[in-house]
Amino acid sequence: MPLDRKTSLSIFDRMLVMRHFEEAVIHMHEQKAFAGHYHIYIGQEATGAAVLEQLSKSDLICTTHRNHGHLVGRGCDPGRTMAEIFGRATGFNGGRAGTLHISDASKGFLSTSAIVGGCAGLATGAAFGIKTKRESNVAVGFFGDGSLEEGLVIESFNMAALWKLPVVYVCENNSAGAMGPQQGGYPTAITATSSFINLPAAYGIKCIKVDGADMSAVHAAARSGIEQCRSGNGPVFIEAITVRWPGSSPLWPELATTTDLTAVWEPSRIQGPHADWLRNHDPLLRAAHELLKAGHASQDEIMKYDEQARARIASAVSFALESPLPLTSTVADHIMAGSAK
Ligand SMILES: Cc1ncc(C[n+]2csc(CCOP(=O)(O)OP(=O)(O)O)c2C)c(N)n1
Repeated sequence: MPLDRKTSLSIFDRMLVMRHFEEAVIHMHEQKAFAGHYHIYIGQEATGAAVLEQLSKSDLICTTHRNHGHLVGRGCDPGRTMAEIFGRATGFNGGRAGTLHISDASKGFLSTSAIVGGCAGLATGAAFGIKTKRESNVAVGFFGDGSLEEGLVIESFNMAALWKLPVVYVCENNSAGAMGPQQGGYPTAITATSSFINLPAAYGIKCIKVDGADMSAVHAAARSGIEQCRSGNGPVFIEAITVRWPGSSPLWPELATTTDLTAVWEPSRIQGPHADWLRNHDPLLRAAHELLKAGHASQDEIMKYDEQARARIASAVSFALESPLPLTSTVADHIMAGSAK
């Protein structure tokens, strides 16, 4: 079913915030605003935004090292998210978590686990808690295809299926087209199965495979998955296929060009080393194209949404830069349970 205007604009807006946030993270890392490694959500926005669009306030979320998009797409304050990445005291976790462990409990985030596969187990535990308390919420676990190599994930599938837990596993498979380790490329999953959905399907879990760059296909998959969970028949596994953003490789993200939505109606503007990906796989340009085609937004409206998202991220960066570092006297805070202030 095609998306209505309100829903598609809301998903598009979430995607814009995700994209401009990530572009700002790369830029600020180049400016040495923070140290250390980080992972970028560019290219997966349609998946995260379309899933998040349908969650209620009290639903629970666990995510991975590729977490920034899920956080800002859920509506977590981009300023406090950026401040956490910069290690500032105003960050969601007092500057202790950094990029890999940012979490905003007020928006239902139980955790960001940088342990590959970890959040599938956490989401399953959260779903067990929901079921035990007889609540109608769902738990969503976002993870990459690499998680399917972890025994914990397979054990989680078994428990979730045995106990009909309300958990939606969203596997963001960004390895489509990747060379894979056997051809000297990196990274993609190494499993003996040629089809990831065979794994949860073996436990009787409902599986849906979608084009992860297609916001309406992901929206439909997530809606049916969430409905199944809320009606007590969960769990559900969604495999969303995306083509890895070329700036992800090698390890340090490279922003060859910044997103220019006018390229949707002036394709000759697509230039640079990422041109093929932008032309054929960028979910944001595709979403803008679909909004225009469906008559849900004009070029001017699209640019207005874009400007607003850019302005929000610019003020998020200023907030983070102006925020203080944690005081050395607080060095022992946030270490032991109950010690957080
Ligand atoms: C248990 C564990 N093993 C290895 C790592 C190192 N590691 C960090 S990210 C990553 C690749 C994860 O791939 P995938 O889950 O497909 O996510 P992607 O980064 O491709 O989105 C690995 C192996 C880790 N963090 N945890």
